[in-house]
Amino acid sequence: MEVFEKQPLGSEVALRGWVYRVRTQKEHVFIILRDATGIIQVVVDSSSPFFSEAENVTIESSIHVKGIVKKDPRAPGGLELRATDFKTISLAEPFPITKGASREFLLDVRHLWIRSRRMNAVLKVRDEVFRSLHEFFRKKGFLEVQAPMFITAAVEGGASLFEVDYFDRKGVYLTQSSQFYLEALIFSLEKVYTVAPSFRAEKSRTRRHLTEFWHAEAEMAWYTFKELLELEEELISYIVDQVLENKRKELELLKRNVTLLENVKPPFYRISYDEALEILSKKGFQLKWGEDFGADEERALTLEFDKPVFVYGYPEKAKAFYHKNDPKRPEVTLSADLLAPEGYGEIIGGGERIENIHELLEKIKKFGLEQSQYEWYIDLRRYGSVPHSGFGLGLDRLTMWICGLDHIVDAIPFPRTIRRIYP
Ligand code: NSS
Repeated sequence: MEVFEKQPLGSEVALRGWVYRVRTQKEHVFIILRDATGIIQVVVDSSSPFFSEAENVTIESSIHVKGIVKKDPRAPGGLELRATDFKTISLAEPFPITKGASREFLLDVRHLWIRSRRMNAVLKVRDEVFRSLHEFFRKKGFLEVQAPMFITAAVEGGASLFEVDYFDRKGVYLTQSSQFYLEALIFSLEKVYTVAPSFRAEKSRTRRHLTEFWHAEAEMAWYTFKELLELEEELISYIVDQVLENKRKELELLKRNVTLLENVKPPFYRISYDEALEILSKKGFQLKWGEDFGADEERALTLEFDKPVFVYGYPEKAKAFYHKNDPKRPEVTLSADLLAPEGYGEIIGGGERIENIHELLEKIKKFGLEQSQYEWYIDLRRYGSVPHSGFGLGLDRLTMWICGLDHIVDAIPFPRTIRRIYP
């Protein structure tokens, strides 16, 4: 109720919104009114001509109300509105969401639950994440580009591809990542980024997997691996800083511990895959060298750190074929995941790409992939190839961590998971 809070005491204001709570005492009806900006108490006296209309109003009814701004220490926010006019715009049917509703039920009625103060706060933080990400890339001289969602070849391995019915064609899928298209675009624009959904037919039912997630991806010509990590930590620090600056109230409502976020400043920690493996083995995880980390491993690992940590130098087999092998140690790649602290785990995957055509062809073969599927991607190494790097950031995961949520479905208004595509 920002408009309301700016009004001088004693002035008359008009508000529009929804009934958040209503209770009648002998002489008064107390309505907590909700709009996009917050809540405010409205008081209707029994002497007013619209008393019975106000008395009959139901939760989530939409109303117009005029009134005088008064101080009242008992009201939320310390102010209230003494109604001078009251109009019901639409009387709501009994609202299905009541205290103690189960998590599953709240997901069934997600189209209504997004009105809750908690979801309202998360969505405002999410907006700030998206807004500041665009701002960051613009300031850095990146161009925003768009890639297709219908594609014909896997970026991140065939197991998590969604095949679609594309007229009478076989082998058409929803994209897992816009990376290859961004790689093509750097030869024209050098530094590009995109924000788009990516799709993964993930069988894993974890707290951090969606089948449709929002992916911010960037690709830069000439960038070395070192420059890539510096860009990533700068981006994440910028976003966290903007949220802290502009969305304090929302973080407070979410009971987020902000001291942990205030710590998010470059440089982030950097540990090698081998070091990570060592830490994990001390914690009782029996991983063989070469295996990728899952949610449990990343959770254990990041509980050790008070700010984000890069794990770099993943073994060749643990990462997709396009990653460049480290010339100094060919069994590992110039790749890095950025893990969010407090147990959250991976929010970014990125690395330096293979720029040499022979190296790429060899890797495609080694990974048992069909060369013909990647012809246009290979072409990029035929015509003026350059060293280049890039990354993909999961915006739902980033929002989840910044808000301190315990499940990714609460970081996006209408989540898509293995079991849920409604509403
Ligand atoms: O698979 S990634 O690690 N990497 C890529 O897709 C690269 N092709 C990106 C690039 O370099 N342009 O995914 C990147 C990030 C990952 O760190 C997560 O934060 C997020 O995308 N991600 C997901 N978020 C939510 N749900 C699912 N299923 C998911 N998969 C990845």
